[in-house]
Amino acid sequence: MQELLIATHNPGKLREFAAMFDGLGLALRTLDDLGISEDVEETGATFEENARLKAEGYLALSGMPTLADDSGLEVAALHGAPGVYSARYGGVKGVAQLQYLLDQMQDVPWHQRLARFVCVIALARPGQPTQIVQGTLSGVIELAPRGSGGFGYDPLFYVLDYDQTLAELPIETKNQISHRAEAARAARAILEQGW
Ligand code: ITT
Repeated sequence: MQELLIATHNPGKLREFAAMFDGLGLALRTLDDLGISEDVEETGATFEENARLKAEGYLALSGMPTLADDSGLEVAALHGAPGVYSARYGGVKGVAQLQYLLDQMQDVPWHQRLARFVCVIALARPGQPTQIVQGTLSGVIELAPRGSGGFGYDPLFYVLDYDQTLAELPIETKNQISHRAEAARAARAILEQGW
């Protein structure tokens, strides 16, 4: 069975990729499975640069075909922030990060709270050019968090078509409509072609 390293430390992402690559006949490996404790630094200025850095960096460390993604939230009223800094926005994590985002948007009215999630996936394997695909999901930043599903900014991300936040939607629904789902479908098509 072909192995694919999913190079993330984020268990939420790993769960989503495992669901989306179900039935492909791939043995998914994690950094923990391979005992890789080194971190590939995300020093790029764009999601694409970071996804490429991670996929190629962990390929070099593992010797195994590697998928890495870089993703994040872009808020129009904040000129695209937190963007590539989404994981460390405000220097805080978890619930405190949601509050930090709300504080930054305190005076922004509902109709100007447009945002999007972006996900760029890089697939790297020995001797081949790295493949890059991406996906996006549009929404609105809520006035207060709602829901307990998903991870990260999901409780603040309101999806108009469903009249719910991403954290209120069943994970199956999130996995159909998310930025990561759109990018993963494109990655899946590459994997199915025998990449
Ligand atoms: P790895 O680098 O180990 O994959 P990470 O969590 O640091 O894990 P990123 O660098 O891609 O991942 O940062 C993405 C951040 O953007 C993530 O920590 C969340 O805060 C946010 N984010 C990305 N996708 C999201 C989603 O589907 N729902 C909610 N927040 C998301």
